[in-house]
Amino acid sequence: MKLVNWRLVRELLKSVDVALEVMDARDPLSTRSRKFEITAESLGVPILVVLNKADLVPRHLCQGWVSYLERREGLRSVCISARKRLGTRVLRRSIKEITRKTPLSVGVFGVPKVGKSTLINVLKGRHSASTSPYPGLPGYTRRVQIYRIGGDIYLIDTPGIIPPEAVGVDAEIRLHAIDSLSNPVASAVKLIKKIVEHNPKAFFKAYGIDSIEPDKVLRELAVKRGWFYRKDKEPLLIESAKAIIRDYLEGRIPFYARPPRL
Ligand SMILES: Nc1nc2c(ncn2[C@@H]2O[C@H](COP(=O)(O)OP(=O)(O)OP(=O)(O)O)[C@@H](O)[C@H]2O)c(=O)[nH]1
Ligand SMILES: [Mg+2]
Repeated sequence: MKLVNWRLVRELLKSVDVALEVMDARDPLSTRSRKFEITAESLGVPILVVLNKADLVPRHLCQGWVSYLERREGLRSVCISARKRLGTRVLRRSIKEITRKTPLSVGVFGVPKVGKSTLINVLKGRHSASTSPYPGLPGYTRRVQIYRIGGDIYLIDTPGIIPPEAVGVDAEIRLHAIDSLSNPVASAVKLIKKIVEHNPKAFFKAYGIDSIEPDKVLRELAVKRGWFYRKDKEPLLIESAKAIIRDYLEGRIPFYARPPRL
């Protein structure tokens, strides 16, 4: 199980002026942490929600989530794709709109696998120099790198990993490394059910498998890939389960949730 350290999260929060809460634009609510939001609020740190992986979601739906989060939850939000380097200018502008403080330090937080490290790399840019020590951050050891990411905005290069609190399959597969999942087949069955609820064609598009039954999807994928037990030549469902979980986290299975109507 990944070690999620609230003490470190609090320490990181105390040293930033703005906290980015990264969520997966495909399903923001299952990658959101209210506990994180409450903690940031109690420390007086403003939050900007970053709906990452927006390249996997139609633009109007991501904007629908922005409206939902802003109007219903009072959370300022932006859509970006760290992988495709889209939306970073809007992100910088939104950070500046939150506070006029300069210099301004920014921390990146989020549940596992939402793309925090990818985002940090994109924001750092190729030419950004590491700028330590930074006088505005007391109590920080030299191991924490601070990067200037444009204007007078500084980024703390330590992703604050927060525990997923959504119940269900997302929490399960994000909290454990794939190889340490206690029952990958059971997790994959739940995941397949969730995905086909949103997109019945998901597994056809991803693997050419024309079924929405979890057992059949797992079997057919093992057969297609040639994953069999040596002994009795039965399909190795555990391998297809792991592949599906990995492909889901990496965005290779087309699916997204729709924002609730306002
Ligand atoms: N399609 C798409 N995939 C992305 C994007 N950003 C990150 N990913 C992918 O999502 C997966 C997780 O990305 P990471 O940057 O490692 O996520 P993380 O939040 O740092 O993960 P942990 O460190 O495990 O908490 C990787 O396969 C990335 O390539 C994006 O904007 N679009
Ligand atoms: Mg990371």
